[in-house]
Amino acid sequence: METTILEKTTMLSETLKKIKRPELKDILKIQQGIIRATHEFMHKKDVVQLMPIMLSAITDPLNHSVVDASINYADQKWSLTKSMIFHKQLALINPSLDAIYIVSPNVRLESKDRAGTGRHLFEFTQVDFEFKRKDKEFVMAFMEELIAFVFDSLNKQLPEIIIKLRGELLPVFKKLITYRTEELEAELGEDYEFKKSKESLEPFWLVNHKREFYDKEDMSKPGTFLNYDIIWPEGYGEGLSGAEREYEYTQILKRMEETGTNKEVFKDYLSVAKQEGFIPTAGAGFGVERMTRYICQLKDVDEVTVFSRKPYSELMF
Ligand code: ASN
Repeated sequence: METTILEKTTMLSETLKKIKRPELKDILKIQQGIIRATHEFMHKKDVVQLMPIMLSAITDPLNHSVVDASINYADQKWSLTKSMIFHKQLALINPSLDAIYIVSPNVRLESKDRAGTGRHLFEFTQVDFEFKRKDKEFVMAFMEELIAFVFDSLNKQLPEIIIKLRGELLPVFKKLITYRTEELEAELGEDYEFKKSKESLEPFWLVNHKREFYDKEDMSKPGTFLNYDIIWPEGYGEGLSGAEREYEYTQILKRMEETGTNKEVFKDYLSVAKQEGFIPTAGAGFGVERMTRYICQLKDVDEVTVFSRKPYSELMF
């Protein structure tokens, strides 16, 4: 359907209204504070920064379907990066790298039904990190320390803004409670993640999700997985996901079959697994805009961005 001149004028004025919002600077200062404290924390912990890539021969298959975002270039198909999960595993083949992170733009062309969730953008940034020969417990403790460090830095550096937005300084959480997906589902039913988020006042871990092939199966309890998400409280929902990774060729193949992953797409990745061998790693990634949204207590994650990236947004630019 074609856009009428009147609709176009309304879209433009709504777009300009979003750009001119008086609260925008405070939100951006908080987001900048998150990134700045994260860099400082990673530096302190000797986690090495890689630059992001935007086009990849293979990218995250994700656990839900999105509209394809790919181009042809030099006789090859290149996908816009959905996450750098495989590049984290590949980079850690380098013997001198043990811990890496990336401030990584991700493009996920979400379907229209995700426009109203308040949590989805079709383009966002995640801080993605991965450690060689570390496990779930290590990454969970690392992330808890990172959140405490970032929140404490924001309280120290931007107290007036935090108080203006939240009425008080940020709580500094220590150890977060852990729930298992199957237990919450039994207690709360299908929508357990959102329900638990809504009734909680503190962020919590949710472990054992059934999802992409690269999250490691717990061989002491086959059919369960060594993955972990952070769920922001008060209904803000998922803010981080991560896992120990499958690294053995036969197990990767088995998990690809179980998850219905197209092996042809991943043939070069599989060759590396077979010939070179991946190293055991564990990691995670947190959504920068989602953390900003939680800290600023915003209704929709799209309020964090200058330019609307809500799925099927009608705003311009
Ligand atoms: N960054 C996530 C991870 O490390 C993957 C994702 O974004 N889907 O597990």
